[in-house]
Amino acid sequence: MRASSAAPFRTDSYDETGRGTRIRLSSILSQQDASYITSSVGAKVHSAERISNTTVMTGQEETNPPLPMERLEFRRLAAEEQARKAADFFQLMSTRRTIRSFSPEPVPFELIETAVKTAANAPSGANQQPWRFVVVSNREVKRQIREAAEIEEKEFYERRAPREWLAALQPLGTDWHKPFLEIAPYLIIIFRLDYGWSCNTEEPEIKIKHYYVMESVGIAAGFLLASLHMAGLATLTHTPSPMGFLGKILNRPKNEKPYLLVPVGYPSADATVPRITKKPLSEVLEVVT
Ligand code: IYR
Repeated sequence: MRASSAAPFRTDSYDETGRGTRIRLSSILSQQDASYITSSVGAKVHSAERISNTTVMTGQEETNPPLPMERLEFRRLAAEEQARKAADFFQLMSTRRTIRSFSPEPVPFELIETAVKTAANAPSGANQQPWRFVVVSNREVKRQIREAAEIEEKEFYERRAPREWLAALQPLGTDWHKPFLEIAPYLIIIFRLDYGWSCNTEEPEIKIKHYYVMESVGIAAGFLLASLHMAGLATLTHTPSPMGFLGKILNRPKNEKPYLLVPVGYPSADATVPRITKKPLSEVLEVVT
């Protein structure tokens, strides 16, 4: 089922069988996001909003029953194994580099899917999982994203960016040209959801405010990057500024705001990276005993 007949590409929700799933109301509500209207319903106070002909109740005053508790599955590692695994992970992650020059060589979709699954396992405020990952391989959509990003970036580099910001970027040698947005086989666009909708099938749907969204999505992004690196893929953490065009091109509903754009692929044969160093541990670690 298509999320919008206006979309020139498929925007199905995704399930693990790869089939599209039912469209959530949030997709249909799309660009209209009326502000909360307060109303009283019985003893409980709800907020309600009317969008098209659907009344949406907000659930801020709802009480939620406690979850059933289950035994933690925890395997205690031997001390040597702890140290070895931590060191191995450090070794692996210390070789991750942001690259800006990709090969068009295709990447197995399974690796992308596993990375998103890993990211979606990140902890989040009240387990609200306030994220959406949109994976783009469609050439035309990538072209549109590049075009829109370059318009914003040209403006940024030529007018909007304060002098100090440009000075901070100068050593990296970045500019407004973003060919990687078309060349990388996949673009993963992470959206943050400042609010969502209850999954109840009974109407009306309940608007749910999310907590610690920035922190939660940042952690998920870290999981995603770690998984992709572990899978032998290269990534770029790209934040064209502003990023509003991503929601429009990808036809995302109003509650999804672009957070990070991650091109994924193999580095081009001639890829170079700036020789950077990380701060020594003594500068980033304080120990209070
Ligand atoms: N978004 C611009 C500028 C930029 C900003 C930061 I902070 C970087 O670490 C790198 C680039 C761009 O992508 O070129």
